Amino acid sequence: AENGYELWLRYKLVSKGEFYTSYCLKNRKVMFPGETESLIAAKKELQAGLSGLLNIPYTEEETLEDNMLIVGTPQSVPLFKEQAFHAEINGLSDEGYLILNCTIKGKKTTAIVARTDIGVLYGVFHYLRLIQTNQSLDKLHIKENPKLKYRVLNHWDNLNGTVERGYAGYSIWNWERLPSYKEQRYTDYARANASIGINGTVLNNVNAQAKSLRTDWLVKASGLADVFRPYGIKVYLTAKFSAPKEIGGLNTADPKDPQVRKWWKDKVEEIYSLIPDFGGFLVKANSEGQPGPQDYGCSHADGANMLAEALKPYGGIVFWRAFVYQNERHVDRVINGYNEFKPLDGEFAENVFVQPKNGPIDFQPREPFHPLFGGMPYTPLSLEFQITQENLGHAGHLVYLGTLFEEVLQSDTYENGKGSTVSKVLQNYQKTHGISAIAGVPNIGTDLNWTGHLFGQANWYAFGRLAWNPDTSSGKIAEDWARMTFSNDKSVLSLVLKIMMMSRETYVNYTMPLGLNHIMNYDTHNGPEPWHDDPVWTAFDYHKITKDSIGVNRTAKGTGATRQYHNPVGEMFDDIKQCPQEYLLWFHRVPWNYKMASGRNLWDELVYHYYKGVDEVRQIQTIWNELDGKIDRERFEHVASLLKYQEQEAIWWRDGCLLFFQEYSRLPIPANLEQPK
Ligand code: GCW
Repeated sequence: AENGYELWLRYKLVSKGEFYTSYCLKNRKVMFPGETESLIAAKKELQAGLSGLLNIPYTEEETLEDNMLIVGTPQSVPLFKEQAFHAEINGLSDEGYLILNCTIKGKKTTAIVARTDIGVLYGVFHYLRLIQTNQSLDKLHIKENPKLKYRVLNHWDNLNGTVERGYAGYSIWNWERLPSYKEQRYTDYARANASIGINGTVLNNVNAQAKSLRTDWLVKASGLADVFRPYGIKVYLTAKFSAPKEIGGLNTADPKDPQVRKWWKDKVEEIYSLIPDFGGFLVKANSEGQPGPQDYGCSHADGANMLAEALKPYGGIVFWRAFVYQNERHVDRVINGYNEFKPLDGEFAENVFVQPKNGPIDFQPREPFHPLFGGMPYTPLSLEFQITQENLGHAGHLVYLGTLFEEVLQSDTYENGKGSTVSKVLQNYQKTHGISAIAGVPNIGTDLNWTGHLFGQANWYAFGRLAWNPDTSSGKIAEDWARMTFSNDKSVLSLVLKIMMMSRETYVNYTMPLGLNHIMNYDTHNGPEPWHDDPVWTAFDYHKITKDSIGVNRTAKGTGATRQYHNPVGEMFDDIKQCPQEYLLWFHRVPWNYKMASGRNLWDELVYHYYKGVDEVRQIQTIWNELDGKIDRERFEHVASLLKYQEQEAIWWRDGCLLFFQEYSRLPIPANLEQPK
């Protein structure tokens, strides 16, 4: 059944199957020696992939012959050592690979080569992707190294099986039956992640429970680590700062206390005895009620460095989140993270990442990039994206996030002059430290299709591809995903891609246009609630509406958020004339009658965007309906019915917001929303 369980690894006969079978893959034999766990995993994948995609039997042969596919490392295939490309192999990183058409001992072959077994697995996935996406297999000379070292999912899975901000069912970790019972789903999860290069997973929620570090739970986690290991995926856990008190029998968690430091060292030693390749800890401290070093008069760096010291002998890493804000009336949430962390630049141990979210508030449909990217040149920074659509319609709305991710990654911080993009900062472009990372909060759950909405799969996929290479274009990623998920048929592709590429702007239009933000429902975070008046929630009002104006003054004369950016970015945001329209109400407080670039006044412009958003959802429905009969019924109906739901929700957002705003603006909905002449 076409229920989406296979994700992008469907391995259905490619539409141009004949093309491949006739020109180079017919009778192709495979040489693939080696018995390690990872090589066996790679071989299984190649076998499933080739036989499914091409509908030909998979045959292995030990002796070299013409037209062969040869797969391995110089250890598993000693033949590779004598080849001209051997030097190139040595130039690969631990996870890199080559895919080449080459002549070996007079035989024409294709080689998938890496220095490590994991590199081979990644190479196999790439080779299969070439076939899945109908690329030419002629003149192959592909060399790939990941641009970021740690590419990690951050599950917000609770130990009771629920998922915080998860909209696709329950946690896929069946803790009760672990470690003995290993569901097939764990292997499929590992395959999917390996296929896009994800090499780490934090199993549990940052709103942590100390008991995840208790021996019984560690044993369970080791069961998952065993499944993931062949796929190059390391297991990480969140560490609750108060664990020494909660589960360690100490009366403090003070990082200055030698007993506390010893407790963490012993705990880490125990973890590595159970999970020898354990990745490390992710920590949310002194944020939204979580305990942390500030409880003891210590800094974030003091806390992170204590854990880093314990992990260091084993090569473990600390991800220390920078998502912190004070629930106080006088502090603008937007400036808080920068203010707390910027002064600590250079104080963190070398195996610590500081991990801000992509923007300075909280995973809104659009935010300017977080000013800490560009603000901590001496600290390894990991960026946290949210793949689960907490503020983007949950699993009910079709929103391709590749474009959001790309917009953030390609934002220029001007930290070190033009071209200092967030992507370059993540890649350690100034070489001020030795590591690089990116994190994504996944949208994965027990739903049959993993992500609830079929198109949610594209967001998981896009995160992985961008983690491997943050400079990949979101359009290219969408195309690969659509080809693998639906078809290589141009008429299908162009429709699917059109929808994907417009979907995020559509969502922004019907929910939070012109830089508005954080006006969603207080409890669910779905649907409009700009009228919410909880004093903490609106501490630094997210829209500050009055009968005269709307928006928050975050300029140098306001809360000063614009001053956290390097010039010319800071100046641009600060000047209402230069500030990009999509961030207008984020940085500025603007009168209703303010003249916009379009010639409309602010009120009419706002109305225009809300109406446009609803119209665009209807356009998406029309485009989707053109796919009727071109793709399978099940997936067609699934998306079609969700689009109907999305249309209703878009209307709810539009009317809810505009009716509320109108009580203040007292202005009419203009009869003609078109561009004024
Ligand atoms: O926005 C908030 C979410 C919380 C989340 C928090 C965080 C894990 O609503 O559910 O908690 O962000 O990122 O820590």
